Amino acid sequence: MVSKGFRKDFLWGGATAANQLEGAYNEDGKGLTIADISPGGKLRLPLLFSGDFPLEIDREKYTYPNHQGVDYYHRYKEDIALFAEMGFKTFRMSISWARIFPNGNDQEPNEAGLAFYDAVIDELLKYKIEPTITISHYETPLHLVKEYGGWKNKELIGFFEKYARTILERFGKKVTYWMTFNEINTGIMGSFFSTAMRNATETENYQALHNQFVASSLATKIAKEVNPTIKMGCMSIYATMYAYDSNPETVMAMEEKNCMFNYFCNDIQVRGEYPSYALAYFEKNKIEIERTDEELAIIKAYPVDYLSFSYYMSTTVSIDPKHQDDKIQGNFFDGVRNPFLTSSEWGWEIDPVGLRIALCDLYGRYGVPLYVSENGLGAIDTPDEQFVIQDDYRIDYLAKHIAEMKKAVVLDGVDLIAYTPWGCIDLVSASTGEMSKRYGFIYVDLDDEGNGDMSRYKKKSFNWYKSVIASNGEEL
Ligand code: BGP
Repeated sequence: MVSKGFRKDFLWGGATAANQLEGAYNEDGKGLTIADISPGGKLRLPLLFSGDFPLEIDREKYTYPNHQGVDYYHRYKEDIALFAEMGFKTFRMSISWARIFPNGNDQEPNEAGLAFYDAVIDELLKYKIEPTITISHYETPLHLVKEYGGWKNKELIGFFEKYARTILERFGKKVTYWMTFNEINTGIMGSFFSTAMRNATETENYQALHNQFVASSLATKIAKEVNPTIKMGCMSIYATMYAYDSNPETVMAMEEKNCMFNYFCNDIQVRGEYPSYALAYFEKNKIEIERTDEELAIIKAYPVDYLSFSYYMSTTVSIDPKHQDDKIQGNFFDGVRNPFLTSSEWGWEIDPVGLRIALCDLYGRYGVPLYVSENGLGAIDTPDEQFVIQDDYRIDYLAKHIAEMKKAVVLDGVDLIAYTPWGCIDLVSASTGEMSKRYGFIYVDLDDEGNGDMSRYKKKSFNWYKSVIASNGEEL
């Protein structure tokens, strides 16, 4: 039956990641992660993709904004009280693997790290905010890169399994919603954040992803043993894809990209099997990865319960050479300019209808509950002397996306369970390490140079989102 609006138990909230939020990068026994050696600034992503950066902290050359994040580690009580004031039903957070196992593969977990997340989770539950936990959000322990070469090494499966078991056993009785790897499909392009490898070959990228699929299914297996009511989800970027024109060759080129980028990881994690187009792609491109029968059986036996995805923008594919000079940069991918869309200050094309298309497409393909785990506008906010921030542009972006989500639910019958806009409190940008690329309802007084006392201020969007939640998405 098609519903009249969002479900009564719809999980409104916000999303974050430990490495972009917490700071305290070397406190209470935490080890270094890949985020801790990722330089700040607009060159971050090109640098990380070039592989030309040290696996050490080099303060002479670079800045490291993730080291202090926005100091959530010490201010989480104040921040959670603000989330509660907005009426959050859920809060998507990640656990930093290196707070629990500083090297990623230590014999014993670090009790101080576990105690921190116990306190955070209890604080959320105090306000009846259901945590959603990402087990790995761009924060593989650095030791596993230096000693094991990152995710192409199958030993990481066992290390991850132990880490997942530790946190699921500790928190699995009080936390229902979990996700395994953040934006797992960025591994296809060899994102350092995702697979923790430098200068990897395409074969290594797919090997690393395979190892993560196995690790993800093992985490699902453990979750079910710990508490059968746990809901385990996968998480990938979804970029609605358009063919620039109706030339069948353009549509075919778009479809090929669509399969490998938007479907490949979801097909495996939701359906439990490698899709035939991927096997054909491997064969055509001489990609040979090591996949044992036992691993394939684990993937088959433990698919996820729901599918979550980040949605910031769509992308457009053209095979016409004259369009190739007019490229749009996006969230880990590029495309040609879509003449029907405008862009954010960081060049990401804004496309609310694309979100409805995404929801219909994914629900039609998989038929499992969907969770929009990231969405939002990275923008420059300019506070006045009283720190009043009139962020109508953000309200406009979010309202239009929520309106399209609602159409997907009401008009198209999609089973949507949650919406957690990205960076509900300002935090360090993943792609640039900037503070100036802000997404939050809550402003944090900190700039790109590290100036500011990190006080928190409610933006105009704070009260707007509060009334969206109170009206269950009716008042936009
Ligand atoms: C996603 C990541 C997040 C986040 C977000 C916004 O790709 O999962 O970690 O940061 O994008 O991107 P950015 O911070 O680069 O603007």
